[in-house]
Order: sequence, then structure tokens, then C-alpha cells
Amino acid sequence: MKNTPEGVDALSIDRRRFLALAGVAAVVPGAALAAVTDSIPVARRRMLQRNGYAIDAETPLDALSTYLTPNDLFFVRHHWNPQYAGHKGWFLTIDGEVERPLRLTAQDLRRLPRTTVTCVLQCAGNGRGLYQPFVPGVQWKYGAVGNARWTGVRVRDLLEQAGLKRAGHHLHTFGSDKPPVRTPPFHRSVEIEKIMADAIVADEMNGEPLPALHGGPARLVVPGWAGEHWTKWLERLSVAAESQKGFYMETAYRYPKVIGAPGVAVPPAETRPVTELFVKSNVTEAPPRARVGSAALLRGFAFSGTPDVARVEISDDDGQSWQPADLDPQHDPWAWRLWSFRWSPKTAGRRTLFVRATDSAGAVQPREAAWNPSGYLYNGWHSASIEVDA
Ligand SMILES: Nc1nc2c(c(=O)[nH]1)N[C@H]1C(S)=C(S)[C@@H](COP(=O)(O)O)O[C@H]1N2
Ligand SMILES: [Mo]
Repeated sequence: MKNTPEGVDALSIDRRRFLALAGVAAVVPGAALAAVTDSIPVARRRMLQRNGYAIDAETPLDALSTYLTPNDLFFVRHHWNPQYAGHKGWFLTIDGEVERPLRLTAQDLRRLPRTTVTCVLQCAGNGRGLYQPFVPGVQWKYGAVGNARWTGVRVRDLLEQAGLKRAGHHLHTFGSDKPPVRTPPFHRSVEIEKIMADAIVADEMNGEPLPALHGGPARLVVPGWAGEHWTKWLERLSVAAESQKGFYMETAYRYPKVIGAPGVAVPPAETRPVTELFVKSNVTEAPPRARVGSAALLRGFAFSGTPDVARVEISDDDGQSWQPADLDPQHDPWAWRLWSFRWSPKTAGRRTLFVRATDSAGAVQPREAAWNPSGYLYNGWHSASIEVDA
């Protein structure tokens, strides 16, 4: 694909340059955000750009140590450089299989009953750069994921107001970003059951107006489902009998129905759309050195496409035995769970600690992620390597 050049080295870019690249001005943080943001030291406030064209920047793991990921450190995935829409003149159209099509301004949206969801947004391609053999596309490693508090209006309320017809089974979503020539538009759709269950049109992120980089004035939030469903710069929601057609539904964002051998192509008829996220955990902080007999503290996060994480465990013997990590009390359905673990090494030398999570449906994070031709939903065990002194 033209818009995702391969093999581009990641450049570390600081926040100022990142904003310059994005062509947007820094927003003045509100009190709520300042509290979220201040807990990450200045030295760690940086992003890793993973693409030569369009902003595709991931968060370094050590900056993903808070329950809410600050807006200015939240990963960004653009398919191309959008023309950022302002609030003035913006409106959201709701049409298709509805009795009364709606046209809402940003102000109209703010006056409707509001709801807040705290949940994970992860790009389906997060971890693509870790697959063997190599998979072309943006070489995301660990940080195309974050946890945020999204506020806005339930799509169910909007569709009830518009009078959803029985023939409507899919919600087609349209953002205002226009692709470069000869590139298919980013047109997507989501099953109406999922939309009616818990999708929202969000115009706030972590208590601030939704930043332009993250789809402001408004975007779709689909808790538990991969990022490509979360249409940014939303301008139209259209109900239809069938799912949307085109490259981003029929070719991209599909996963093999049956997992085959690594590196082997899968015909389209033997794929299904990517939907729920897979259970996954990462280490965000671990000391490079430790000492026999004294505890070393490891921290990280865990999440899944089910509402909750049941357990996080650590192994210091290559997966033969597991010890439970402590789960932080803060949690919300489809949010991530922070964990911590005090490890007391008994022998000196270089040691590898693996982490794995189990979700509320009993799915256990596998040692190796299931290989798939597009490199989606990587969830192999993550590890930390620690040098233990006698
Ligand atoms: N209109 C539009 N919406 C979009 C995209 C896009 O390129 N255009 N990228 C999608 C993908 S693939 C992801 S992973 C998320 C990323 O959201 P973020 O940039 O706020 O992290 O937005 C989704 N919504
Ligand atoms: Mo994505």
C-alpha cells in the first residue's frame, strides 16, 4: 500500500516537532488533564514516528504507565494527512435506513444526554513490527495503544431519535479526511448490534475537547473493538442493510478464519473482519539491574476485547511456573488494568521475566501471537530482561 511505506526507521520526535508536523497548535490543558499529564516526567514526554508519510506515531512504553494516557502522548494513526475540520461549519449527518434523518452541529451534540466511557483504543496493527516473518505496513511495536476517558453521546440515542428502521443492520461511517489521488477512501461500517450496545460519538477526550489529531470535532468510540472502527473527523453516519464495501472493509482489516503456517497467504474468502481486541499485557517499567535478596518492582498494563482482565501473571522460569501480579483497583469495562509485581531474585545473572494476562472470558495470552498476513492483533508474551547482581 502506497500510504504505508515499509522499512522507514522510527525517528524520535519531541512534542513541539510532533505538533508542528501535525500542523495544529497545542491546546491549553484544563485542570482535569493537567492532573493526568503531570505524572509523566518531561524527559519521557516523547513520541516515536513510525512512517515516512502521514502521522503514525506511537507512545514509548515507559510513558504508558498511567491509568489514563495523556492526550499529548496518545498514539496517532492517520492514513493520510487530513484537512483538520474546525467546529465552525461542522455538522454530523445521520441518514440511510432511518425515519427522520438528522443534522447536528457541535453545539447540538453537546446539548444531548451525555455519557462517559473509559476504555482502550488500540490499532489492529499494534505489534506488527514484532511478527516473524516480516509483515509490510506500519512497523508498530508496542505503543499504538492507550487508555482514555471518552465523553459524548450514545449512538443508540441518536439512532432512536432518528427512528432506526428494521432494515438497518450496519452503520456506515464517514470521516472528512480525503485520501490522496488513486487511494481508496477510509470507509468503514460497524454491525448495528455493537453500535446499539455501547458505541458513542465522542467530542471529549480525558476532559478536554477532542483534539484534532484524535478526530475532533467528533469521532466514533467502539469499546473493545480495534481502532479502525473508531472513525475520526466524523461527518456522516448512514444506516444500511449491508456492510460497507471497498478496500478498508474487503481487503484490509481482515483476519484468517483458520490460522495457517507463518508467511502463507490467505484467500479473502477464508478471512473475517477484525473486531474484538485479543488479550494482551505489556511491561512498562522494570529496573535494568537488581540484587539477589532484594525486591525489584515491575509495572505494566493488561487489557482485552472482553470487559475485564481476570489475572496477570509473571514467570521467571521461561513459562514453567507463574506468580500472580497485583492488579490496580482502578478499572472500567474495556479499560486497561495496571499491574505491579515485586520480584525477589534468588540467583545472580541475566534473567528474563515474562508477563501474560487472562481475560474475563478465560482467554490466555499466548507465548507466540498467531501469525496472520496483515500482522494484526499481536499479543505474544512480553518480557523484561534484568541483570541480577549477587
Ligand atoms: N477518518 C479516519 N478515521 C480513522 C483513521 C483514519 O485514517 N481516518 N484511522 C483509524 C485507525 S486505523 C486507528 S488505529 C484510529 C487511531 O486513532 P488515534 O489517531 O486517535 O489514536 O483511528 C481510526 N480512525
Ligand atoms: Mo489502526
